Amino acid sequence: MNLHPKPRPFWQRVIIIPALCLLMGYKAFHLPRKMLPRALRSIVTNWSYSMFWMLIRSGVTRAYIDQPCEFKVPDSFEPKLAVEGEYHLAAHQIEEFYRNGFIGPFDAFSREEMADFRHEMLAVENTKSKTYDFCTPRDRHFEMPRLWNYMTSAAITERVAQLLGPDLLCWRSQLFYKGPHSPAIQFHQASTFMVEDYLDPALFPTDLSEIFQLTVWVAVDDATAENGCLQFVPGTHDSIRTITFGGNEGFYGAQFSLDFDPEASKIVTLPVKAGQFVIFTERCIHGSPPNTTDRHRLAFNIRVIPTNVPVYPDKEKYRSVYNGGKYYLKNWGVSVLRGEDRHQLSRSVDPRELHKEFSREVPRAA
Ligand SMILES: O=C(O)CCC(=O)C(=O)O
Ligand SMILES: [Fe+2]
Repeated sequence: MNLHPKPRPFWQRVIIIPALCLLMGYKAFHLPRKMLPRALRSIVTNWSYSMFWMLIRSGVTRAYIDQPCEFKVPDSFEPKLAVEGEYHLAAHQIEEFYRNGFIGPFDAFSREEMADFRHEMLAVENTKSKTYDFCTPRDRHFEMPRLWNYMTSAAITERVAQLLGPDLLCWRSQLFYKGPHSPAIQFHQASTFMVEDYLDPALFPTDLSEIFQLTVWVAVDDATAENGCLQFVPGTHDSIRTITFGGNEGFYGAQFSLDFDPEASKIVTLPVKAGQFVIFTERCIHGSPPNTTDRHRLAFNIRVIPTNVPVYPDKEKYRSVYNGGKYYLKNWGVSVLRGEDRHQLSRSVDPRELHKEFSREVPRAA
């Protein structure tokens, strides 16, 4: 089912509204879900009443961008793990993270390493992913040993562990190319990543109001205001906003604008040097302005969760309305970045095993 967030013609909206009312009633009366087609079953199960109601009362012009939730400030800003030495985060830094929704930049890699890695990234820019069998910048750590080594470096994992706890999983990574003169990545936010297909969340935390997912964003090139470094709206991880369909901006393939007032908000533009990284919750509104230079702005990110959060349980594939295509999950899994996976709640993959397997593959004749 195509739930692309886009303006719908009047006649479609006239059909969609009563259908939504029916589904909301179906949920309210706990009617049996088994007989529903898969997409409708997902909607009845995963959409909250406020998600239905927002669409209905706006005449299908506005929707929650993800499962709505409020954020609970924790009682203590003590690190979840004692780390001594250069990677230690002081309580005031952790408090700053909880107040703003992001923290950094921190040093991780040398400029020389990143200048060299740049070539490796550019070499795979338009190539097919071995994991998904189509061209996508997602989850290349399954086939790029060097990327996986960077992702598991202590400079990153020891800091994230102080915010999320000792046992950490990566459930996704992404390479960002941001080519010369390419457009902005508009302001967005995500909680359980239901925003991907509006049917099923990717993540199933027990408490939606906790910080259960973090993004680590690593600059491979110097990211500056000119080439489109990250921008954040501090404190906006407090709640999930709505989107209005349409508008001039685009988030990858989808057209919508996030309902917040950029004029009234204090937007922080955060330059990050090559080899440095920023940690943020995807719930904090963020984006990046256009690249106005003649060079790529390269970066990669890591999506991190603690081991008690299930990812894509019982799912064979998902569709991303943003990054296009169907992602079959048979080669995908969560991977241990640090510590141990004692919960074993999701399919899991050791990228080092895949690296061996992929390097053994016999190249097909042209
Ligand atoms: O690289 C960018 O410009 C955007 C990154 C982003 O949105 C993310 O890592 O979640
Ligand atoms: Fe993002």
